Amino acid sequence: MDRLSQATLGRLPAAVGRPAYDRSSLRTGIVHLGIGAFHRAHMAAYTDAVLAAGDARWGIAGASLRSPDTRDALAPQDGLYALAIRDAAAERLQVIGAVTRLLVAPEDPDALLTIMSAPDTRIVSLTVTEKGYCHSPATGDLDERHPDVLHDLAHPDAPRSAPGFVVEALRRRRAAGLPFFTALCCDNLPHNGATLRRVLVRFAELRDPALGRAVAAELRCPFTMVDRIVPATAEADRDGISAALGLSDAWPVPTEPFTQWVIEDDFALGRPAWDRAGATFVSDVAPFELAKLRMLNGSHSTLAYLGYLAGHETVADTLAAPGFAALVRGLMGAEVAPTLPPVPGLDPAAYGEELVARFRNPALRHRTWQIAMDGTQKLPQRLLGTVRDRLAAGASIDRLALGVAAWMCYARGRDERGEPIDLRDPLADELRRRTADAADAGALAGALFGMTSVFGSDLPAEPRFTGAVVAALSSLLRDGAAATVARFGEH
Ligand code: CS2
Repeated sequence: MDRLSQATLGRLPAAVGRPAYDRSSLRTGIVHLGIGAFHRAHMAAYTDAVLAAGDARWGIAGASLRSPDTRDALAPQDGLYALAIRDAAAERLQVIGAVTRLLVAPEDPDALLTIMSAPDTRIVSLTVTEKGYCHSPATGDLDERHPDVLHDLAHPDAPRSAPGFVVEALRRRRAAGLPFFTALCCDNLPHNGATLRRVLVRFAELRDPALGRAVAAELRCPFTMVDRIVPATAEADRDGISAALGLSDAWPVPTEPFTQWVIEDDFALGRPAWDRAGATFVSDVAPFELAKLRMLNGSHSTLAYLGYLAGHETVADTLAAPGFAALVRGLMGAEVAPTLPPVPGLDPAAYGEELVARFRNPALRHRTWQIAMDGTQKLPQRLLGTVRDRLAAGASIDRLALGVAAWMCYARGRDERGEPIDLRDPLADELRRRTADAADAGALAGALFGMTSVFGSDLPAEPRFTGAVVAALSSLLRDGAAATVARFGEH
């Protein structure tokens, strides 16, 4: 089978969407750090629609900060790849043309810095996952002892971390008399624009106080709320989608029909009219972001840990098992929704039902293991902020505590049958160390509450929280996840 590429584009079946614009005339207005599946199904798809509407300023140079695999798959395809937009009823294929250059940062850090410092580059966007910001999730501060931060301060011309690249590019622009680009965070961090900004300002200060002052004064980091469920591509997806295209695509991206992007309209050097493709520009993203992180991602993580422990491979499988849908409805309706400020146009009950329907999408096969990754970086904004608000209101936290307890069980690195779990977390070594000798629920919880970068120092000192977590954990250790959830479902 021939490869998908610019030359073969015309051979796609008529039903497959494709870039209806001259890709050779695109300029590179956006440099994206972290060109993984999420970016390709989300921001790149919105940008593709802007390019199709005739604004050629916003081609995307996509960089991987670690592995060459995306470049290796997409460069022979001229950056083209297919989105497979699926649900139970149908699959729609669309080839995206917005990515025009692919870079692998570790191979040539200077090439990436050069393009980030080019006059045409107006936006540097990021999807580097929570851990990519080298910060403490509990406080949002740059982790100044992070190995990549130490490396990048010592070798500023050859950085490894996202903050290291962005700050060096800003320094070069300033030295060349060019204005700063806008730094656009598209990760699920709390107050994501402010968090990015805080990390960058501190990193810049550590490099040079004057640069720190300039970044603090001039850099724009709009807040965004990003939403689209994008499971990792499986081998079967590659084969099935290539067959449907009639051309081989080495890295297509399966996703759901739903997509949402709410963006603070605060760009230094202009921005694409992403609203033409359905994005919403607002002056205050915070309430949207809070609702999404707590409702969607909080439920996702809870389902992922409990579902994995109960032996379910995907989120849809998990929701089909007894008690899980009731648990997640109760979590959102009774414990999360009351903590949310009003969001224009959003009814929490309807939003919760819509999320349950999205989680049930049988065509996605979103693995619980995938969502379970990096729990230490996700728990604070997904569950623990909600816990704090509930405790302040004197309200119950039983389901939230069950989610935290499930993470603790998972973090031991053994499933309920004693089989090892492939635990992926930047703090995996610490998790193993802390959980190794914990003989019972109290000891296990106590060992993990000691992680202040996750729990802060307030929650471990709050008996209503620790008591609820230990109670849930005892049930999980004694009866297992399936029985514990079935019992919760009866409430
Ligand atoms: C998921 C998210 O992997 C995870 O942690 O919760 O990637 C989730 O699918 C997206 O945030 C949905 O917008």
